[in-house]
Amino acid sequence: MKKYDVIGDIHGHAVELGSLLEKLGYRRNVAGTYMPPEADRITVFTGDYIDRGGENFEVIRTVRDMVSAGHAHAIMGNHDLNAVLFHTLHPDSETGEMKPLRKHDLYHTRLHQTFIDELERDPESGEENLGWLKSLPICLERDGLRFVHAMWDQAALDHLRADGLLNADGTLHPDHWHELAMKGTPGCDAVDLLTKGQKIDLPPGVEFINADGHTRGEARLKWWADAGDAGLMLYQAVLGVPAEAMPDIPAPEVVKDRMRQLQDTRGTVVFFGHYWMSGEYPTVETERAICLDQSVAKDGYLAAATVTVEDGKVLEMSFHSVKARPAAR
Ligand SMILES: [Mn+2]
Repeated sequence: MKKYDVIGDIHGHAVELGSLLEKLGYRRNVAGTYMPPEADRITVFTGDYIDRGGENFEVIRTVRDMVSAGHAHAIMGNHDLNAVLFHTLHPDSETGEMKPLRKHDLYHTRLHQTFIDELERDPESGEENLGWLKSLPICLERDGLRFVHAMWDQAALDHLRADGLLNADGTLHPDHWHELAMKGTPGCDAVDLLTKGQKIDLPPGVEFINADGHTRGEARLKWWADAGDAGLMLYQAVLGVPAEAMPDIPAPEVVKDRMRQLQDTRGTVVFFGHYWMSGEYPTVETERAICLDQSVAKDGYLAAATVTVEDGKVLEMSFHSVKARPAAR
């Protein structure tokens, strides 16, 4: 029997992370590392350690110390990958000039500003932290459980492995950051699916306004949705769109095929984050998919699932969370 404490998106909220670990029964040792309350217990972090909140380095130190001590696994989120690309230089194909793999445009700079601020104050720790982010695996399988930041897509993982972009331990091969930064390359597309999920175009004329106030003609695929009878599958059952914005029409064949393909790969329970869920506790999306992102960076909660497993079977699961501090926004 083994217990996993799975923790979702933290986004620079170190105080909430400490409170949640305490709530789960973890205590700091003399070196300041959080130790589990029982020997057979381990934490898995599903990624997005940084951005939005102001305590990026402190979060990384907490998580990193636990990983080094053998009390946690940490996987890579899209913000963590973005940071790696933002701060990695590569020669421009035409001019040879060294340029960042992620453009320092207004959008990416704003999204990453709190990390940039900490990096300017403490460049040495910043470089160390970026090195650690680079070393994170993109997925993890343990005791019949699967962990990924956004979407478990076996085809995407197989593709990355076959192309030599993914090492056996799930880490990304350091020679390929350039390809992973280039939209439209198979490697970049595969990593995007795993860390950001999939978006689907809405039918012509259908739009909705998302939580950030932007009008969107595409929506996130709820890859975990129980599609039921695929013949009856409706657009609104499989897309993250407000019901009133979405006509009650069947999804096109291409979406149904994709759902069937993703369902085929869901033999085990998948834990993930990324989707800005609301509410104090995670909800079980389906019996095989549990999202742990309760939006701590949008005045929500930092959440965890404590899972007891034996022989690949989940025996017990409980949810825990702490409220975001108003001041941290
Ligand atoms: Mn994310």
